Amino acid sequence: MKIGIVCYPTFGGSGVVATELGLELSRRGHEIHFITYSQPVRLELLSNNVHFHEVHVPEYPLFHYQPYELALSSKLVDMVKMYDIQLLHVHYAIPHAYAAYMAQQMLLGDGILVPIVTTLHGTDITLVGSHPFYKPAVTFSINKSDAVTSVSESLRQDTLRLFDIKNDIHVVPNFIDLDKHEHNFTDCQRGMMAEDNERIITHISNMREVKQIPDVIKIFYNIQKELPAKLMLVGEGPEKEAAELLTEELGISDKVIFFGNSYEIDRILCFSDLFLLPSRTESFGLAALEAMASGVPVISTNTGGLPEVNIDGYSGYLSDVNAVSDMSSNAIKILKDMKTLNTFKANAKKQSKNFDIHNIVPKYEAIYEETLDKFLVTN
Ligand code: GMT
Repeated sequence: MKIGIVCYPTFGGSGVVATELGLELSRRGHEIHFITYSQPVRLELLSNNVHFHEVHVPEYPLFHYQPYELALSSKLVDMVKMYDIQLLHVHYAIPHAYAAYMAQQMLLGDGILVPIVTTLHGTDITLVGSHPFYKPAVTFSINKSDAVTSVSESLRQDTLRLFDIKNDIHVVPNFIDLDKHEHNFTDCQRGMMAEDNERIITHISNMREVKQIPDVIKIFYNIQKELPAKLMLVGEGPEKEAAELLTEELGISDKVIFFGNSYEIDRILCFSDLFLLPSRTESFGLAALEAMASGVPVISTNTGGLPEVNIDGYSGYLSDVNAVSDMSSNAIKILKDMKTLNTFKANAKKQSKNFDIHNIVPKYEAIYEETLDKFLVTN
């Protein structure tokens, strides 16, 4: 099938999922066209069945806001016509589902039929999409999609609670390519990061408020009072500066390493002992799944889709949002001796296998086929 994929090309989870999905679909023989404003970060290799088409939004002084949706829908029309794309899969409702619907209507005028599959990722529903400024447009574009998927059962429930949705929502969880997380490193150079007796604690995110970065630091502060430890903070975002100040205030700057955005996530996870994800809301928690696939147990909140990913007392522990002291004592419970730590590491790895890319991507393929058949019959 020829599939157009629209996503955010950044380090965010929805872009990562869209990119990994496109790459796996291409390995399964589909022709994939990524259509977005820059090359997705995890899209390293283009090939004869993986294409990237850049959406340009020319600056025009009259516009206070440059009209990205308009440029995207025009680009979608052109690419569908040029490459005979059969289906558009858009990741993140805002504004992608909206732009895709406009493109679909324009194409219909030329007698070209292209169904839209929309995948809801989380903040497009729970934080941004349900804001009164966007809600009517988001409701409209979800209802106009030919198929809708969400990355967890929790997000499906949130969507039905927050919006007046007429469509079925299929749950297709995020996935992981386990082969990529089988460490190829004979030595991931742990010694460059910490002493042998130190535990390595890691957090990876785009450092937005929802990730509760101060809680990450406070949990680590409590851990390092009990055990020798280092904290690796990976990612860039609006909360980073405050995080740097907090580590200074707490007198732990020498134990915290800020990596910024990194292309070496696999190596960082390879030397990590514990992953922290104390988010206020999290529709799935792809970062936690990536950690688990590398054999790193997870201390997380029990919000949103996290209980569908991290199993309390098995692959890690779950606590209420803001329960810093509970999360700290759970972390120490895991880290206190090598035997317990190794059990949790093995469990985390086992749990991640429930999200194997080879089992999840066929679910998307089935949705594409069913949607295309239904769309062609009814239009
Ligand atoms: O969490 C982020 O900051 C990024 C965001 C995104 O849209 O890129 O992630 C959302 O989608 C991911 C992929 O489906 C999920 O794993 C994340 O849990 C979800 N984030 C939130 O719900 C806060």
